[in-house]
Amino acid sequence: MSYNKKIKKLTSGQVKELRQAFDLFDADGSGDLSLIELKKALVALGVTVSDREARQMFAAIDLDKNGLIEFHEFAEVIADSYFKKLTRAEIVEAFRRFDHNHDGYIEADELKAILTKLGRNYSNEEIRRMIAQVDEDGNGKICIEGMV
Ligand SMILES: [Ca+2]
Ligand SMILES: [Ca+2]
Ligand SMILES: [Ca+2]
Repeated sequence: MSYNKKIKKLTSGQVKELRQAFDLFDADGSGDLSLIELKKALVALGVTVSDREARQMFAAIDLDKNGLIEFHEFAEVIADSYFKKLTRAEIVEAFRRFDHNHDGYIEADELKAILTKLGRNYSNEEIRRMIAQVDEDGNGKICIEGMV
């Protein structure tokens, strides 16, 4: 099995994006993903899977079957769906899942709830800065329209 084939086809920006997602899921910072971390990531993304499904998904990504998902495995398996061009409807649907009070915005506390589910604790200041990066109209919340 040849690894890193797909990584070579990605731009450095895409690799960086995948790396950021990977690091976010890697809650203990060990440099690889355990089954527990994968499950947490799925829960945080609003994906409901049974234990069995989570294990199957894990096995499908863990190409060398060493019980851990390394970054190159993650990139190899995830890249295609990650960079698939999403339709507007798909983006809006994903966004809605995080918009708990359904007001069309992701507020700081909603973003914090997602990250907490991923096992990450960010300060309010860090959350504010993350939002500021994508917050075009400067109202302190992420707008659905701004994302699509
Ligand atoms: Ca880990
Ligand atoms: Ca592995
Ligand atoms: Ca909201």
